[in-house]
Amino acid sequence: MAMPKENGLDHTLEVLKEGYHYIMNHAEKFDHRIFETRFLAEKVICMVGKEEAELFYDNERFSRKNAAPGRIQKTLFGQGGVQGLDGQAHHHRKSLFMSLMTKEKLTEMQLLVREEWRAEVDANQEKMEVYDAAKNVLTRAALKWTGVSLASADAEQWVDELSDMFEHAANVGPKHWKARYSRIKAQGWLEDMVEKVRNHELAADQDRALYQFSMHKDHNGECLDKNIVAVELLNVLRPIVAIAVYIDFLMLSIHDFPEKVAHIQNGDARSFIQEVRRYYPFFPFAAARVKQDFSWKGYEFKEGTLTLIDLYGTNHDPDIWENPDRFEPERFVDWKRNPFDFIPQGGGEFDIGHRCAGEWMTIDILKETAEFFVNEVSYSFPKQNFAYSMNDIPSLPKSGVVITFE
Ligand code: HEM
Ligand code: MYR
Repeated sequence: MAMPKENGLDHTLEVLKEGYHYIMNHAEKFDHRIFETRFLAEKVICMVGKEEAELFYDNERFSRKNAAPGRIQKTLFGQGGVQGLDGQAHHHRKSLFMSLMTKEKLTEMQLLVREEWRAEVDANQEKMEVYDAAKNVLTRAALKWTGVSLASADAEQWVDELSDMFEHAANVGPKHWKARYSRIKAQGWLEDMVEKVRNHELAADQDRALYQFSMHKDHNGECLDKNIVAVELLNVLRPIVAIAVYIDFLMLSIHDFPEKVAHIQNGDARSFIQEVRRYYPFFPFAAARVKQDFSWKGYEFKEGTLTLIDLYGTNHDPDIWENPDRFEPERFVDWKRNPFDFIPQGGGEFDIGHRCAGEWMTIDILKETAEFFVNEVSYSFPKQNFAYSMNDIPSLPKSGVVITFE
């Protein structure tokens, strides 16, 4: 069976215009969960849904080599990092990330975040823009947690560079170039540190990412190029700061759905947080390439074809979620985990697949932050523009969410 096809040479502009709704809108129009389109003249298969996610995360059928567009590698991901690896090389590199995610280390991160929120709120006597504050809090916590703060104490120096990489990843023009420049700068700082750690000029904490990554041997037993170590350290530092986007949406949901805040007050912040990650837009889709020709449910997949799975769309798929457009943390109270239906940070498995290495940490940081803002501080929301666009990637409430302390 032929896939329905979007005619015309290039639909990039529509993606920019329709943003998070692009794949769902077109899947609905064709009444197919799989269709073909073209971005910058390249044929692209788009998919949405649970079975489609299961297919996408089948390592026998899809590969990550050269899957992310070059401009995304030069900004968001970096070149030569874990996102673009396959098979044994991927499994080995991924274990480096997953080895950091122990219960003990995750608890330490929660404590760091709580401490940094207290300091941030103390420094903002009257009012605070939550998005910027969250970026500062998370940058300081990330530098400490990775051990990078020992080599570079100044968090202010890092926050803009780390933010540019995810804030402008989907932009074209000057913002794209700014993001590229910020990556080059941050990689340079980290490469110097890696060299110093290796030469014992810098006494790094051996339990932390800076040391662990600097000393890591790849699956062939060789040390990583310092440039790759820098890319992978940024794959920890950058996304920790990006949790600020979810924190901003968390605060928006506290404002918009006050009747649901009881979940947090009554010790079930987890269900609330899961609904924040399901409901609001953030990472739009994941990308891979067809490994070799195959057919699935009658659709033909040709070797090398770029394929996207819609993460936002799957989290709003009415076949999976009852009333997907309502904010209902209750849906997560007795939720049965499935690796393919709730995929804000990717699907499948952590170790052998590309599911986000930082998903547990993201949940823990959001839980800690939700409890802090519900149980520890008193504030109100002044009049402001809370609207957020479904076309900006990533999207944020226009005001950044401002609160005034009582
Ligand atoms: C991969 C989202 C936070 C580290 C991913 C993927 C997504 C994602 C969608 C790709 C899944 C795929 O390709 O199939 C997010 C979002 C976050 C977040 C929305 C919230 C801010 C984090 C954090 C860390 C992290 C806090 C580290 C501490 C990684 C790494 C990968 C990854 C290393 C690559 C995994 C691989 O290729 O095997 N993330 N992430 N992320 N994430 Fe996250
Ligand atoms: C991270 O920094 O890795 C986590 C959050 C970043 C979200 C940025 C959204 C832009 C995504 C562009 C699409 C990439 C598809 C391959």
